[in-house]
Amino acid sequence: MTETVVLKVTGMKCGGCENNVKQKLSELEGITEVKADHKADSVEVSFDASKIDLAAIKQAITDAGYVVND
Ligand SMILES: [Cu+2]
Repeated sequence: MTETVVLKVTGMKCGGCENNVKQKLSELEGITEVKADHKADSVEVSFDASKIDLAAIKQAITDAGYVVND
């Protein structure tokens, strides 16, 4: 089942950061779509909940050097 979450992510300063987040998340199994907006501090992720959980998504964003606020 596909779920979509919108996370508040700070630390993205430009389009390069958006691409970095998108790239890192896209490498993970189960991620189907990523939209990142540094101006809105927002990352929208669609994922297959049977393959990956939210904690792993948040961890990947953290590992990429950004901060997930929740
Ligand atoms: Cu940047």
